[in-house]
Amino acid sequence: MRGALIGCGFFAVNQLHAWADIDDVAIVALCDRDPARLALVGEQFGIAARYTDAEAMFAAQALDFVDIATTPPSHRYLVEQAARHRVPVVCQKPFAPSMEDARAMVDAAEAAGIALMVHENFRWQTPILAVRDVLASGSIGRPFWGRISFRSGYDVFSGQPYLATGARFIIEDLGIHILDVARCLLGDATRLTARTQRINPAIRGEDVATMLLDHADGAVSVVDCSYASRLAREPFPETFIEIDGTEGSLRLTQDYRLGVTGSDGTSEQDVSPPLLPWASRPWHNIQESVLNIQRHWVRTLRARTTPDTSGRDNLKTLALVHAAYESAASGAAVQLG
Ligand code: NAD
Ligand code: 89V
Repeated sequence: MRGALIGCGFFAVNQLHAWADIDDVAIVALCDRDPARLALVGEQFGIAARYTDAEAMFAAQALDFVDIATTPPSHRYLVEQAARHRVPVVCQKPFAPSMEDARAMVDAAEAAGIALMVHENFRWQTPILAVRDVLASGSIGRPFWGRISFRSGYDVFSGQPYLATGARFIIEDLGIHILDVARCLLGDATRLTARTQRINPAIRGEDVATMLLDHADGAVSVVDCSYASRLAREPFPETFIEIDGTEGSLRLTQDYRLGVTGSDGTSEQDVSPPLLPWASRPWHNIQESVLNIQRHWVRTLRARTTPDTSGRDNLKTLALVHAAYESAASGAAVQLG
């Protein structure tokens, strides 16, 4: 499979390492409007076909897919361009700055008959896959309550300076992953209430968010995120999960420990992600999920099936993000359609 990648920035390097790990896939062309970034990443991965303009790349290259790793303002333009060229597309999260853009991107891909997957990778982390397995086994029964929590004091701004300057921060960048995990584990939400806080005076957007979700099948969950939490042992980038079910409970706690209590008693296992050769701590958990989701994309593209985090599926995660900002602004609960 011949792929191309657009946007050779901070995170794209992980995506390029992961593509290199997948058999029969080659990234044959790169695009970035910044010539210095394009040259640096092109040299690092030995990719000679380099473009500063995506249209020129689509015109010159025969591609089986394109991987868009730019920041959100360019996503709609680039996805629509891929659709015009009938090239299946993976697009990084946040899918789009607005619901209107996101719906237009889904419509464009569907009209062109191409696959569209949002690179929503947290649900593909090894510890979260382990939680999904416990729920699927039925050993804790029907989940009725959950807490999905990401609290940290890690400096994300040094690697991603744009995170400090946007009017919106933690829900749009990080909460989006945690809300997607809540959907993946407990099903779609029907109502959401949120409160936000800005603790770090050096940034523009909110860095703490607390959300309450009603799920369609009656479960209730708390989704909470913080980049302002100074803790005894920094857990970045671990997501902690508590779920109570009718027959038991599970707890994913620090250092990737998963405890499960069911009718057979309590067990605890280490569900740490492997440290891939190109990965580095503490990012290795996220880095491995990049490989997992890209493998999923290749499998679905070959089998002509719909990826789990298709553009259409991701509209529901993005709707939670927008509902959270709406609820935080008004103080009221937001009903989801
Ligand atoms: P970045 O600013 O470091 O890199 C973006 C690159 O895209 C830059 O090199 C820029 O020049 C290029 N670019 C922008 N618009 C372009 C266009 N129209 N044509 C060609 N090139 C263009 O950003 P980043 O930190 O790498 O983040 C990129 C995306 O990845 C964001 O959407 C971010 O939220 C996401 N991200 C995801 C994860 C994850 O775990 N899924 C982690 C970090 C970042
Ligand atoms: O995963 C992400 O989207 C990153 C980070 C973990 C720093 O929030 O931006």
